[in-house]
Amino acid sequence: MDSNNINVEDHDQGGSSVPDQRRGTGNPDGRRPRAVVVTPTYDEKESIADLIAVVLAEQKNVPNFDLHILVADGHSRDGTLEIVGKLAETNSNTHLLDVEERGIGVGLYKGFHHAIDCLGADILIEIDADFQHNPEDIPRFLKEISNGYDVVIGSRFVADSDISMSFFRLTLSVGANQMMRMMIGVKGVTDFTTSYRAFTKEVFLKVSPESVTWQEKSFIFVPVFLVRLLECGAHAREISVTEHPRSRGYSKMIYWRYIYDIIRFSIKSRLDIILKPDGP
Ligand SMILES: Nc1nc2c(ncn2[C@@H]2O[C@H](COP(=O)(O)OP(=O)(O)OP(=O)(O)O)[C@@H](O)[C@H]2O)c(=O)[nH]1
Ligand SMILES: [Mg+2]
Repeated sequence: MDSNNINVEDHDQGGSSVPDQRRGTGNPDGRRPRAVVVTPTYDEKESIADLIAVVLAEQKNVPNFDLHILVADGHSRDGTLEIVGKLAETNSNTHLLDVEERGIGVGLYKGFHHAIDCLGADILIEIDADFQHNPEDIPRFLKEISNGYDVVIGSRFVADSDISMSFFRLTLSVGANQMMRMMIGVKGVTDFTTSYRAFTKEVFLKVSPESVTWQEKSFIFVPVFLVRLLECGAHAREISVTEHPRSRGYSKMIYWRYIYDIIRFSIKSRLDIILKPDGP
């Protein structure tokens, strides 16, 4: 762990050090960059068809990108697989990956690889399937990618964020983020734990698979993966997002396990910094 390698634009600086590189103006072969929205699912039959429709409807607002959606399903038993399979047959921008095992980490990680290896993704967008995140925020993520950022982090804790959360969830999220910021020493990130982000293929491929807890069944993948992206020297910034409580389907979050994993990861990261102060 080398916290000095972490390079996050302070959202209050209003993009004063926007990188020179510009994206979204076409690939060398003339095609528009392909942005694949990867959504992990387990038993999301109530929301998945609507989510796919609303995500793909954003294409009109991002004419410089070729927008696709990939559902990375943990072999749902409620019909999610069948719903997405049917939609994928008739819409060439809708894709399904049956991950065949449980875990949001394995779902997202295999989904990202599939999007790059099989769908030609240049940019990846991570979003929950239950409408807690608003797909209408997608153009703002892609605008910052166009501006040259490698990682764009959706945050519930910056100006203009629109959130409503139960007191328990708010306490859990604020506590987890405070702990990670303090222990890992990352400045400029207010939200490690929400799963709404965009990043480039190039930065994703820099992350070593061994450094990410993608095999663990808990939600710890979400914050750990962001820390690893930032450690690769990614140029990152946060943007405000909308987040509301789940209104369809049921929650898969196991709270005790998540709290335990956040504490364990934060302490381990701190110890790595103390024992290896000059980094790797
Ligand atoms: N592939 C896959 N996706 C999963 C798995 N568990 C959860 N997900 C998806 O991960 C996303 C986040 O899960 P949620 O249950 O909404 O977790 P949460 O948002 O923290 O909890 P709530 O606020 O109660 O909804 C959703 O799109 C889920 O369908 C899994 O085992 N495999
Ligand atoms: Mg949810």
